[in-house]
Amino acid sequence: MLRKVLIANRGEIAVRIIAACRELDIRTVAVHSEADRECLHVEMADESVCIGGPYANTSYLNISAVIAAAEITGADAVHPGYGFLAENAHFAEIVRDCGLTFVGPPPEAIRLMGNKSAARAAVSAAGVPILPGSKEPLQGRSEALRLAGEIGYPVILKASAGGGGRGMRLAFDERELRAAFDTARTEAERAFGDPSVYLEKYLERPRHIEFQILADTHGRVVHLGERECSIQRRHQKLLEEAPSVALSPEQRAEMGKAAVAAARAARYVSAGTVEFLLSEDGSYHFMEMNTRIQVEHPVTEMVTGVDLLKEQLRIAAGERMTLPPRKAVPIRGHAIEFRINAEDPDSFAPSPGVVRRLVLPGGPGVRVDTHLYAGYSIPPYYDSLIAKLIVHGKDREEAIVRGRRALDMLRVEGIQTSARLHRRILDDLDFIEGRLDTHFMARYLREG
Ligand code: MV4
Repeated sequence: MLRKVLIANRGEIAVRIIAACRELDIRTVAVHSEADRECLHVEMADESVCIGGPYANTSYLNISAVIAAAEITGADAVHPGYGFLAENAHFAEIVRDCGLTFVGPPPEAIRLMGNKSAARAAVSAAGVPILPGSKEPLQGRSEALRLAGEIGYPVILKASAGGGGRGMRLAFDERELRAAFDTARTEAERAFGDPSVYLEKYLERPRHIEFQILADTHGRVVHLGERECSIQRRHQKLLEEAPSVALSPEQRAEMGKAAVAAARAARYVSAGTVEFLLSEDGSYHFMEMNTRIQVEHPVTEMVTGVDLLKEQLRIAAGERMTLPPRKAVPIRGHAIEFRINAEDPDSFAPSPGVVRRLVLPGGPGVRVDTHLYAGYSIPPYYDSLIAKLIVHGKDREEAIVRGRRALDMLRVEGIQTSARLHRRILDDLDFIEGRLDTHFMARYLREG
């Protein structure tokens, strides 16, 4: 097993990784910026190292500083969490070349899935359905126009090096596509240093459904069901649930098989997520694969009883995953995660500051993943996620009722949070009826 893991991250996910390491008797090293001396992950880890200044590019994104901290403390592995260096193939390669274990997929899998156009081609070759569109990055505008003419409008241009909603351009007709093509390439070059774009048929109101997978070094790949992530605002997820009300057991099995095939196509190892767009007619298409542990992993843990972080650590150590062999992972009940952000509920602007008072809900079916404590000063330099409130019930109705009472019991004073917005969503008729798609929040905020 691993002896000592350095956590190249901060906040709630660093605390979550420390919890998993503790249960596996693995020592932990926290790294932190000058702004994070008082952050809970520093206190909870066995050791800590300050690796740079408040801005992430001088600390959490500084590869040399992270590697130096691992060498100084004698760590034998590095867990990147999510964000920061988690999907940086170059970093994973350096970790490996320094003789350390990267708690995540091989750099080759990160690189393949990081190129969204190459990922599309690779999973398609493995028989996974993809949307009609380009099989390679577009050579020029005339190719884009010809392809769009064949598959029909609307179409969407996406940056090959993009992902997660960054670098996308929509076109509803030929004139729009002419304009969008040049803009998309310029933006892609500026944002990612790579102007390549590819084209897909655009779906107007799909659901965002993603499958959790686990793959070990012994060749076993399994899926752990899906998460419904359609409730987002500007490509930031607000609330996620498992399972999705839109899937029958048969469709879950079929899409799960496709997710496993996608992972196998990338020779994937570790925990990962395969994203699909699900249309109203029940058809599904691969969108992208995330090669990290995700923010919303707890909903899958709640409905499967599997500790994904512990499995990820075991897999990184070369052990077999502990799930019973040759059996689909059963899904029990329903779970919903509310992302609690330190932000203004009207403008969504970050709301950093001191947490004057904190009361966390508990009781049956309630879990809180957080690094908050009363008196903590939330620094302005990082993501505004401060807590994840996760509820579990025997069915969706019970999970919703539990979500309402847990949100009502939550007290975070001194700063503004997104808790109220969640409480309102739980009273929304479309939400209660499970009528969800990727435009739910836009509609909800417009209609009040
Ligand atoms: C799409 C799409 C519809 N059709 N692609 C957004 C995040 C990134 N992973 C890709 N995304 C989408 N790609 C096709 N061909 C819809 C989304 C999408 C979305 C779009 C607009 C507003 C919110 C959205 C939320 C999830 C996905």
